[in-house]
Amino acid sequence: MSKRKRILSGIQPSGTIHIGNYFGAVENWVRLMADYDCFFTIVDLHAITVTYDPALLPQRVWDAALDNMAAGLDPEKCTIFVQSHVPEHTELCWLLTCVTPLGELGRMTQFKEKSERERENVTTGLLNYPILMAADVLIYKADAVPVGEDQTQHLEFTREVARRFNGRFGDYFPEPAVLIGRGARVMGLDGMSKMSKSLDNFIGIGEEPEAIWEKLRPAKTDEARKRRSDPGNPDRCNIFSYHKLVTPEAGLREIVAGCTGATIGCIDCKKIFHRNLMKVLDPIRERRRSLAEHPDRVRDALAEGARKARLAARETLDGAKKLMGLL
Ligand code: AQP
Repeated sequence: MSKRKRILSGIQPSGTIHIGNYFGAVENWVRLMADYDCFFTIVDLHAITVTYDPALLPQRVWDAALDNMAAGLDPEKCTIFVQSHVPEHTELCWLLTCVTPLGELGRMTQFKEKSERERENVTTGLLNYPILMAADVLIYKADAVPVGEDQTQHLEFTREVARRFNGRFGDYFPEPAVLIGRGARVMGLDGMSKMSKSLDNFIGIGEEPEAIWEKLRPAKTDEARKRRSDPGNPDRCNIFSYHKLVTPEAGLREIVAGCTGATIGCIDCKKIFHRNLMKVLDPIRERRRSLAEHPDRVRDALAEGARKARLAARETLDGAKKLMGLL
């Protein structure tokens, strides 16, 4: 039997998982579990590269584990673990730091955006974030990494790090492919920037239906459509881009006809989206409730995940050290 290809992906414990994370990455992870040897990690060491509250971090890691498992990550079918429980990531990160030229790091879009927001606290950790991410991926010799579009630059950087290492010390790390999810770049409720935990423009997958409706009601639509009787343009409407994630083909055709023909108003369109979104989120919220009542299941999954991840990580790290001439 041929060996299954391996994937690695991660999510930050920086708040609830939002529908951008879900349709951009997590939904894809759940699908890929059937065909790949999957490693999924909650990247707490990435979360501390910006200002954060240490008192809140443990709960956030816990919430991320619950959210991901509720969304469908099954510890029987994948390895799910907390990044800091596998210290080999940071050790490989140091080795890779020593093959990475300084200049490339400052040019990363995420570094530029986050350092702009973090003005008072631009840490070396934030600058080195992509090297740690390269270590997260390369330590499992992952063949592919399923992410949203915002991470493609970091993935190209990871491939570059692998090339540099291989060029200097011998062919060792595969260059991982990028697997982009269905919602490659889900925009925030403001319609201006990508949906993001830190921008507070999101719909959380665990939020109650009423709370989601309260966020959707004022959300940005086609600005040119001032009155209900004005014909709208779905291609200019952020809510229509959300519909594409949850509404079946026939429903989409009805919305296009109703919007352009001004028979469906923006509020009606949002109500239909809300209804269809709840069909996806209701079972997730239900599973989350049930998992929260059995915390031992989540604790056991994370402990077993870290154990399995360490075995694989140790092997790669030992090989890399040997190639680098470390005794
Ligand atoms: N808006 C998005 N559309 C599609 N995919 C997205 N992802 C994130 N936002 C979107 C994908 O979700 C996965 C996990 O992301 P993350 O939590 O590691 O970090 P992030 O990309 O920085 O997400 P946020 O919400 O923007 O976090 P903050 O605000 O804390 O920095 C990744 O695969 C990502 O591509």
